[in-house]
Parts: sequence; structure tokens; C-alpha cells
Amino acid sequence: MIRKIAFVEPNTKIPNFYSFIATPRLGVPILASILKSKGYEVDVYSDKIRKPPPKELLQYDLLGISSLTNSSIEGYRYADFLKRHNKTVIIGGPHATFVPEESLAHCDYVVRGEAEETILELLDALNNGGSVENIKGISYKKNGTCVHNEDREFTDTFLNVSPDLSLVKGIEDFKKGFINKFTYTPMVYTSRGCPFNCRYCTVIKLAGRKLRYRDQDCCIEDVRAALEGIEVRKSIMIIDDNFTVDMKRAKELLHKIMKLGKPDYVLYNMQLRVESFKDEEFLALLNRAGFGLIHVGFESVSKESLAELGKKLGVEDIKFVVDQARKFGLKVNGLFIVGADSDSVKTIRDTVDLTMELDMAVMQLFILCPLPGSDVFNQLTSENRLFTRDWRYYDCHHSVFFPRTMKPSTLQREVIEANRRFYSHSRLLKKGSAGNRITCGMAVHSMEKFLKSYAEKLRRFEDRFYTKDEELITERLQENNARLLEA
Ligand code: B12
Ligand code: SF4
Repeated sequence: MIRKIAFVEPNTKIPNFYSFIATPRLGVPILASILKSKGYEVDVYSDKIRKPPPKELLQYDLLGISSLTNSSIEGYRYADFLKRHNKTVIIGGPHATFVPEESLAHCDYVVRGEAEETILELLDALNNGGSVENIKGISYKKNGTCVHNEDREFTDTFLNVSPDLSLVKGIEDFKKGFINKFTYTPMVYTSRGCPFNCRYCTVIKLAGRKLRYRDQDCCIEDVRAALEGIEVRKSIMIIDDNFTVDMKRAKELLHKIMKLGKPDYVLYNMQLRVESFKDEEFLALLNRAGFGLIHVGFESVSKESLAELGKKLGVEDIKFVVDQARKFGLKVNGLFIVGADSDSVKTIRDTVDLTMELDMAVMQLFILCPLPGSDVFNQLTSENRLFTRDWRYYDCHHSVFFPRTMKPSTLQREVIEANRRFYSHSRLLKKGSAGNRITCGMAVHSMEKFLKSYAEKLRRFEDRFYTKDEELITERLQENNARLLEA
């Protein structure tokens, strides 16, 4: 009989931009809250908060592992250990959803996509000897063959469920820690889904195109809980993929957040699309509600690359956003992606020039990452351009495919250089330099050593795939076995 359940969220050991942000994703705490309400005894482990000694996990009847692509290998390590001790193991989350067969080599069941309903049906079947054949959204093995049941429809079960973060083992002690006090970053979400279709993103496949909105009171309760006990300068992240699809609701929520009140040293941040900056009433509300940094996915300064990535923007939009933000006392974190087929070394340099010229508070320059499930992944796989399947490097910081007009190591080194320029010590020390820039600068500098040594690894095998002008020789791609990095 399964009564005692633990979820584990592994973390990657390779540092990324977010290594300083210590917070569990919300998916597993949501599932844990639902299971607890049904009478199960549930704990959540997050490596970022408290990495469990593997033996501690053996006390549970069933374990659920949640991984992103870059933490999947660490997740498999947990799963293999638990399987060696004959535990029932389920793997779910964004990575397993798109590579269920790979994940099934390490566990009993894979839950694909949203799991609020699936997990209850699966536990019911396991506890009562029922069949799993009709449970939508799961994959499992039958006589050594992988069976993928039909996909599950998007659910509404989560609309008034709050993720109970007290179920995360060690979280209260963690939050009091000298440094953790600063790095623990509460997250709140108010909706799921996104109507857009960026080619590098998997959100619409994970959460759907149609927006599903959580109950507003529930969201505000979550913000209130996030504010509790904060004593130091801190950001609270509103993590909706698209907060402003329903602008009326967005404004209502901001009014309610404003009414909660908050200490001055706490600021909210969220991600917004460029269109939202046209609504000045909204921007004024953001400022009054206490928002500081706004993350904006500009993605590129090149029209061709934008078209390739599925975005309809231009440099004028970037300037417009920065001006509007400044007018309303908000800071901009410009998110850019480089490495698309139309990108050249010049595009990368132009990007950092523009961000510096506009004096953006923060810049995040990502390398195009073919996340399993995305159109970009499917395209690059079909063109045999992925040179590694070591998922640890699929974190938007490492070059994992052959770009068209520069070698992978050139892409890698140009990004390192761009970051060095944007986060140069003189710019970090400049009077008035935003606190956010200093924090992000620390993250960038802490990654540099790893990224440089990665660039060196790329040089071991890339030359034969490029002309002396660094044009990709596509005919040579037949020599690529997608394991070149590992060789
Ligand atoms: C908030 C967020 C962040 C935050 C915090 C993340 C964190 N703590 O790791 C920040 C900004 C730091 C961040 C960083 C990154 N993120 Co992020 N992030 C998100 C976002 C917007 C929300 C995550 C969330 O809480 N979702 C809400 C819950 C409800 O969804 P969920 O976690 O997927 O859980 C559901 C199911 O997947 C399933 N499930 C999940 N786990 C399990 C386990 C079991 C056992 C079962 C049965 C089911 C199950 O059930 C849940 C309920 O239905 C998602 C997009 C999204 N909409 O999900 C991207 C997303 C998770 N991030 C993504 C990526 C790529 C990254 C980065 C690598 C790079 C980047 N540029 O953003 C870094 C890596 C960070 C790291 N940990 O190493 C990708 C992951 C894709 C993938 N295949 O790995 C996503 C999906 C966005 C995308 N572009 O497609 N991220
Ligand atoms: S990148 Fe953002 S806007 Fe584009 S599809 Fe993903 S969630 Fe939607």
C-alpha cells in the first residue's frame, strides 16, 4: 500500500545564471498539496534547499522525480539508486514529458505533461490493483516495450490549489541561513498557458495555448505567504509565462497586490512581452504595486533571427520598452538569444552594444538551446546538427549544436566576451549601477571559468565541420554522431 510519498527536485552541478536563485519550481509542491489533501503523507525535497542523503529516501513507498532537461541526468542518478532498492519510481516534468522512453529506462512510470489528475489516478490504480492501461498521460513498460497512453487534456484542477511550500524539507531553516536569506526567492504564479508560439520554447506544449487563470484570492494569498518573514532586500517573482493576455485581470491583480502593502526592500519582478509596455496605466500600476525589474524577451536585434525564432519585433521595440520602463520607474532585464542561423558574430556584438547604449539594468544573453519538444530541437535533430546529447549542457549557456555562420566555440567565446563587456567591473562599480546588475554580474563571472573550458572542449572536434570563414559545411554533418563532445 502506498501512503508515504516523496518528490525530489534534482539540481544540476553545472552553474547557470540562476544558480544564485534558490527556489523550488512550483509543480511538485502543487502535486504534494493535492496528495496531502487526499490523506497521503508527502514530503518534497529540492536539492537547492536541502539535498537529501539518498538513504533518507528509502523510507518512502513511492518517489516522484521532477527534472528539467539540464537536471535530468542528476534525476536519473536518484532514480537508479532508488530502483536498486526496489522502490516504485515515477518521473515527471518538462524533460520526461518529451523524452519518455529515455526516462523510462530509469523508472516505473513517466507522467507526461500536467499531473494533477494523472497522479491521483495512477496512485489509485497502484493501491487498488487497477489497470493503468486507461490512465491518460502516462508511459510505462509492458513486456519490455514502452507503452505511451493517450495524452491528457489540460486540467483545471489546480485553479484554487496553492503550492504548500511548507512541505519542502528544510525550507524554514534554509530561509534563515545567513546567505540563503538573500538567495531564497519566493515565486508566485497566477495562470498557465501562452497564446504565442516561439520556436525555442515548450510552454505551449506543456501548458497549452489557452490561458487558464487561477482564482484571484488564491493568488493573493500566495503573495501574502511569500511576503511573510522577509527581512532582507529581496525580489518576489511572478512567474506567469504571460501575465497580460487578459489586461483587465492583470490590473485587478496589481490593485490587490498593492493593497497587501510590503516593505520597501521587497520588490516584485515579472516577465512581460513588449506589447504590454504600450499600456501606460498598467505600467504606472506596476510601479505603484512595487515592481522593480521587468524581464523582457527581446530575443534578438536582427530582424532575420527574430523571424527565425518566431517573433515579430525590431530594435525600435527594444528602445521603446526601455524608454517606457524608465518613464515609469521600472528597470529592464533584456533577454536575448544568439546562435540562430541568421546570427553572426556581428549580431552578438551589436546586441551588447545596444544594451549598453540603452543602459539596460540587466542583460541575459542566452545561447539558443534546442530543448526537447521544441521546434528548434526537431529542426536541428533532423539536420543532424546536435553534437552532444549530454543534457547537462542544455541550459541556454552552452553551445550544443553546429551554428551556420560561426563555430560553436566562436559562439561560446563571443557570448563570454559580450558578458564581460556588459558586466565589466567598471560598469558594476559605476555610481547608480542597479543592484540587480551587480547580482547578475556575480552570476556571470562565476560561470566564466566553466564556459571557457567548455569552449576549449569544442575546439577538439569542430574544425572539420567549417570552412576557414567559419561557414558550416553541411555535407560533413554525416560525420556527426551527436556524441562528439563526449568522445
Ligand atoms: C519559473 C521558471 C524558472 C525560474 C525558477 C526555476 C527553478 N526553480 O528551477 C528561473 C527563472 C530561475 C528559471 C530558470 C531556468 N529555466 Co525555467 N521556467 C520557469 C517557468 C516559467 C515556471 C516553472 C514552474 O514552476 N511551473 C509551474 C508548474 C505547475 O509546472 P511544472 O513545474 O512543469 O510541473 C507540472 C508538470 O510538469 C508535472 N510535473 C513536474 N514535475 C513532476 C514530477 C513528477 C513525479 C510528476 C508525476 C509530475 C511532475 O506536474 C506539475 C503540475 O502539473 C517554466 C515554464 C512553465 N510554464 O512551466 C520555465 C521552464 C521550466 N524553464 C525552462 C528552462 C530551460 C530554464 C533554464 C534552463 C534556462 C532559462 N533560460 O530559463 C533555467 C534553469 C534553472 C535551473 N533550475 O537550472 C524550461 C525547461 C524546459 C526543459 N525541458 O528543461 C521551461 C519549461 C520554459 C521553456 N522555455 O520551455 N526558470
Ligand atoms: S517564449 Fe514566452 S511568449 Fe514565447 S511561447 Fe514561450 S512562453 Fe509564450
